[in-house]
Amino acid sequence: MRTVIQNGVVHTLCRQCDMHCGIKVHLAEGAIARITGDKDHPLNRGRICPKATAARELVTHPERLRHPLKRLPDGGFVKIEYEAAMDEIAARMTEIKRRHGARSAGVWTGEAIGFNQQADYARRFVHAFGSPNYFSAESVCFASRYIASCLVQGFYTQFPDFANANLILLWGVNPGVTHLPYMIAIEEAQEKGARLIVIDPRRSAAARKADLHVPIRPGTDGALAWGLARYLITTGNYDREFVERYATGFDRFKARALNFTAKVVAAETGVSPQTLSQIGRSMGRCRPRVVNAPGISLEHCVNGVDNLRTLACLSGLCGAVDRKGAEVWQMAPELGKLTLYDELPLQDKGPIGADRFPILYGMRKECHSISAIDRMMGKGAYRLRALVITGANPVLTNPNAAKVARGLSSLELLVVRDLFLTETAKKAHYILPAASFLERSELYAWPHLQRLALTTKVLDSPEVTDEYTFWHDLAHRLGWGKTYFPWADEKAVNRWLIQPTGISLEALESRPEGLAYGAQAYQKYTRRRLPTPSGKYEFASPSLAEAGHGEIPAYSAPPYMAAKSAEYPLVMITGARVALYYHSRYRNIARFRKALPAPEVEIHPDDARALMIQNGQKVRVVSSTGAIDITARIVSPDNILTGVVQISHGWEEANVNLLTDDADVDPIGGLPNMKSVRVRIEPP
Ligand SMILES: Nc1nc2c(c(=O)[nH]1)N[C@H]1C(S)=C(S)[C@@H](COP(=O)(O)OP(=O)(O)OC[C@H]3O[C@@H](n4cnc5c(=O)[nH]c(N)nc54)[C@H](O)[C@@H]3O)O[C@H]1N2
Ligand SMILES: Nc1nc2c(c(=O)[nH]1)N[C@H]1C(S)=C(S)[C@@H](COP(=O)(O)OP(=O)(O)OC[C@H]3O[C@@H](n4cnc5c(=O)[nH]c(N)nc54)[C@H](O)[C@@H]3O)O[C@H]1N2
Ligand code: SF4
Ligand SMILES: [Mo]
Repeated sequence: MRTVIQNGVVHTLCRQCDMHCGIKVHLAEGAIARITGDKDHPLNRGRICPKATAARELVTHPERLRHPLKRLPDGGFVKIEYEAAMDEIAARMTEIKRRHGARSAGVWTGEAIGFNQQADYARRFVHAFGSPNYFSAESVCFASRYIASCLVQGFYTQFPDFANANLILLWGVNPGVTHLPYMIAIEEAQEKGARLIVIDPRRSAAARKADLHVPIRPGTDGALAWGLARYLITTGNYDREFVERYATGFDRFKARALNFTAKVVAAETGVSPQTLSQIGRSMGRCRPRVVNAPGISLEHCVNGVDNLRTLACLSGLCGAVDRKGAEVWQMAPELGKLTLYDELPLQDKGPIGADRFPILYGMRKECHSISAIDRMMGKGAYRLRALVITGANPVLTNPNAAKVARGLSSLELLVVRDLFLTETAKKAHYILPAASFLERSELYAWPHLQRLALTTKVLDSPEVTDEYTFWHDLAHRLGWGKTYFPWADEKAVNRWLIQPTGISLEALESRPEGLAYGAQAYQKYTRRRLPTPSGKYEFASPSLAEAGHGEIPAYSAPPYMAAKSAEYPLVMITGARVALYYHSRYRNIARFRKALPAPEVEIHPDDARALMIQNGQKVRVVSSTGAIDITARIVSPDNILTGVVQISHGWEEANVNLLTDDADVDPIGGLPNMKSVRVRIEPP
């Protein structure tokens, strides 16, 4: 591992989450001395979260994979040279394709490389191979938010204009922990007098900073959104001009909204009629500068897409659409297109999960990762036999973890690219050491800033391969590299990608904080059609009705509310994020481990008393899917609703996904229920 310069400071971006904060990597005598925030970066203005500082320990970690490994028949691993490993992988893929067809192979990208260019290499590769089977962490994250927003308004706002909002509602979002730049923008708005309302069954860090914390029963946000819609409609305090001129389906939406009286909403959500009117009044007063920001929690419910559609419609009633201080229809830069969905459409090859979730496939062009596990085990139309996973650890992150592990073990070929020997990597036939974000260079755009940037490769580590090189090398061995991966390296591909923008690579290299590629305009829907099927804001979606779903979003109570269970009387939220860990990552950073050494189940003191549980005691948490043993942490009474418990995910020692159920999914988006899981607690 060599640093690009011996001594000095390299400005680049942190890519340990998708925010891409500006950082400065301080190099001393060919090693990373420390990492600090870049004060001149408009996104984070010098602030960074603990994970950014840990990048130094992460990339130089003694446990880091530095050599390709091959699994032996007895289950052990031996070192293998990169070239030999790639030859063998190519030969096995060719053989599987010859015997069973290209679609019996797939690729799977995770959060570590997701969303952008790195994921698009994988999409390009699998299509060029002839298979439609691209999976990602997005089918357990984000897809529902995207689908719901696009169904209603035709676009998804990655970064709403928090800084200029007058009212910000965080629906199960905890941005101080999960998206630092959001919090920076929210604090800016608060300084200007904006009101912050946090809707969360737990008193999160965000809730502590809010003007109003609204504890809500898990999975019932849709009912509150409907109640607020009714409030705005019946008080006449909504944006009539927007609704009349630019929207469709309002009358039918209104008819359903009228059912959600404050009493109905209170019975469902636990939110009092007084609180509902208080929120409604704020919305009416602050519109259109209102941001309704939903987090992952609203997706991890079996009624996720429809709840999120209702929430989007609520923003429509506020006229908070493509406006300053609201959601904005942000334009991405025009980059060269890596994906091959136009040139090589493979929809007729039966993408896995597209039969169950055609909207997910249609809108996201991706397969359903949960369905992939069944296909690995021979269920469904055809078997998935070969898989390349990069930047993901599904054994810890996908629902029904025991089944995920069995599924991966059934594959004829599993290749895993990672920095560490994860639980997922241990199932692989070949493990390839991957480049970290400091060992590659990639393009990134912040549409809300209308800026495009290039990250700097700070370390040169010959023992690891970057994502581009890996797909390039495999494609060339499979015989079609020249056609589909013609660029010699990532620098060449970066140059090709930015060509349509007219910005040169050299210009980007000299401006680590990025360069403007456009200017933000508002209310574009007054000048052109919104990108929905009708061209209008859709309170009702005829296209969704055609696909067999409700034209108007429906509210359905989460199953634990609809039918109480004597066997599983508690409802479990999983995966509330903590600042030091990122899904399954960073448990091997010694100082983080010291600060937060073990997984815990958060429990209300009344529930603990009823179960005779002491703080710090080991308990067993049981669901209909599985059981884990874990330490109980009794939180203060206002920190969590009674009857609700919480366990964060990503721990090998108590994998909460042994309790989540892969059959419990949203009917439109296919996302799993990870936030209102029925459980009981008993002695271990
Ligand atoms: N440090 C850190 N940051 C991360 C991540 C990480 O693992 N660690 N993961 C990243 C990823 S991929 C994602 S998707 C984001 C997620 O980011 P967020 O959406 O902010 O996610 P969480 O922190 O899980 O959840 C926020 C809150 O939702 C509450 N909640 C649970 N169920 C419900 C419900 O039914 N309704 C409501 N209103 N609230 C509910 C929880 O109590 C929790 O306090 O974070 C990203 N950032
Ligand atoms: N129960 C429960 N489960 C959940 C959630 C929840 O709230 N509750 N949240 C879900 C959500 S929102 C998401 S997004 C998923 C995330 O699911 P995953 O993407 O599977 O999660 P990570 O643990 O972040 O896995 C990333 C892996 O990539 C490796 N890695 C790090 N950097 C690099 C790199 O530069 N290149 C490569 N090739 N590998 C790298 C890491 O070591 C790690 O093993 O988890 C989901 N799982
Ligand atoms: S929020 Fe933290 S992990 Fe994410 S980019 Fe910023 S500094 Fe890195
Ligand atoms: Mo996520």
